[in-house]
Amino acid sequence: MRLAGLISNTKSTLVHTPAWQRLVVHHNDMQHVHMMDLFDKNPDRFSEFSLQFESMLLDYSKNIITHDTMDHLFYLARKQRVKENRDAMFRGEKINNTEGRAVLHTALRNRSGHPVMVDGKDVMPDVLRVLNKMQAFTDKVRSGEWKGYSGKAITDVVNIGIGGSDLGPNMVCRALTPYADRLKVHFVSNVDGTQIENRLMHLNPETTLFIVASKTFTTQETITNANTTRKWFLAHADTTEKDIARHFVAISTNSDAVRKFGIDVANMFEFWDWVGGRYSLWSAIGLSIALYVGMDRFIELLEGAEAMDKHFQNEPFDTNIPVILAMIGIWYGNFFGAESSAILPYDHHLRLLPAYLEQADMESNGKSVDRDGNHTTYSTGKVIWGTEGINGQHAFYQLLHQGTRLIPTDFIASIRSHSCLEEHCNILAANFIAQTEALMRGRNMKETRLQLRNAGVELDEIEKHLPHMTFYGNQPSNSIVLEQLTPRSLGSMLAMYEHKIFVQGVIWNLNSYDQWGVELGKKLARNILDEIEEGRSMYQHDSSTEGLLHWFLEKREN
Ligand code: G6Q
Repeated sequence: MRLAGLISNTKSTLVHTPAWQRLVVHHNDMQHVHMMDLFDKNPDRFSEFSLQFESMLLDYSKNIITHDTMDHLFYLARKQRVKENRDAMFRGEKINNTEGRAVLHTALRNRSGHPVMVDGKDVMPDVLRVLNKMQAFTDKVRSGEWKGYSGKAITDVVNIGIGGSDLGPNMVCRALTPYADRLKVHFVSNVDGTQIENRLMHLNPETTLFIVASKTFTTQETITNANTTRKWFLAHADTTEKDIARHFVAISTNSDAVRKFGIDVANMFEFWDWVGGRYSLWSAIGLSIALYVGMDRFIELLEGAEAMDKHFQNEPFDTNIPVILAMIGIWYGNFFGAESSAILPYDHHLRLLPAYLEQADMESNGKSVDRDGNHTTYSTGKVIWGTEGINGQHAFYQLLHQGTRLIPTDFIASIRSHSCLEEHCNILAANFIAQTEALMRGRNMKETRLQLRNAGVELDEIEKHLPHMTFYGNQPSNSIVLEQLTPRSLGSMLAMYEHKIFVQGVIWNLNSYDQWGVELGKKLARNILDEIEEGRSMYQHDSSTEGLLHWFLEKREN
């Protein structure tokens, strides 16, 4: 069946398809297999289950898989028409069926500029026009040619945005800090006034540029922060309304709202409804990145992503990194019952990657209704979480090593660190590699007993300690190793995750590009805000919500 641009193959009957059932049977054979036995049987396992993409290595050999597993998974991918759906996305078909939109973040990094049509119009001239505008603007600001109201050059940039208009550029800026040369870039997202107050306190209005980043330009948090900032700016004795033009720019799809806010549309960087918020860092939403590291680096980021786009489009499934990662994720989520998956970057510059991927993955595939409006009868998006290594080792890895749940992990590391402290780099690398080994290998009773005996522990003590010091292991991991974290390798890795999420959405027959689930809370918050402002309850609530509201109002009065 063909549905608004995406080829649907299921009506929530996915679990009854022969492809799915093959995996059910195969899982019966695999569920008690220990990875250590797979390695013992096959000395070539690392080379057979690893791939190189440019300078990036993916080692997926530490998974509970065999070649048969992968064949069954690829069969499912073929049956769910991953290829056909992928091509529909790249062609600009309206695969976001609930909003009637194309999904074309890939067009933003289409560096060859080949036409990409939406509603009979090639979108590429607009994409290139905005990139040129970004180039001209960033050059001016970075060179000091763009002056603030008092004639001084800009030293600080503040991106005011939330969700997709914050997480992506913030994460990339942190990741590319070693490439930053001139400007300081800050991010304000939360409506909690503490964040904006603390930020403004340290800024000089004469030398600060504010980017109001909002696709819709109606997001309450962003507009509230932007209004507060505007007031702060105008409260300085020597500023006037006309100075706003030198200190506020907007990134949006909504020029009317930008104009209403008081920002000259000449200072607006445009993007389009076919760019989803969480996929928008490649668009003008990346302006803060371009200001921070320069437009050339921003283009390298796009080029890295484009290289992964081509890999995803052209490689057969068995050498296609996003497809492999997606299908391994399906294997654990749908057949082993894994509830979550951890992202563990062993690179301080990637410390915001887990938060970014939480949104990218969970907002895309956290759905229980499929594209056709049927309730799914299978699990969909996993809980994505994590933190930077090594810190996590001293915090939650205990549960990975000895807890009761299967938690597949992605370890991400870079070989050549941007730090020149060699001793630190070596310790970090050793821990990354050792953790993947320990999670898989575990330690059986025999080894534990021997170790305790060698340490001189008394026999009866040994038996007491044995169960606590034994690890079953068999916790799967992927290792994604970059030669170095560069704009290009980062771009490729992020596009890899985007396509992984896409493939999983296709397998589950989801629309990965809407997010209706976040609407309800926003609507209810508007009602409750009315009540808080009025100081009384005005709408029907349950007793808990009513109780909380009254408690808040009473305590506030006190
Ligand atoms: C992303 C989501 C969401 C969005 C924010 C900000 O895919 O839609 O995170 O990016 O709510 O929206 P605006 O950019 O419209 O302010």
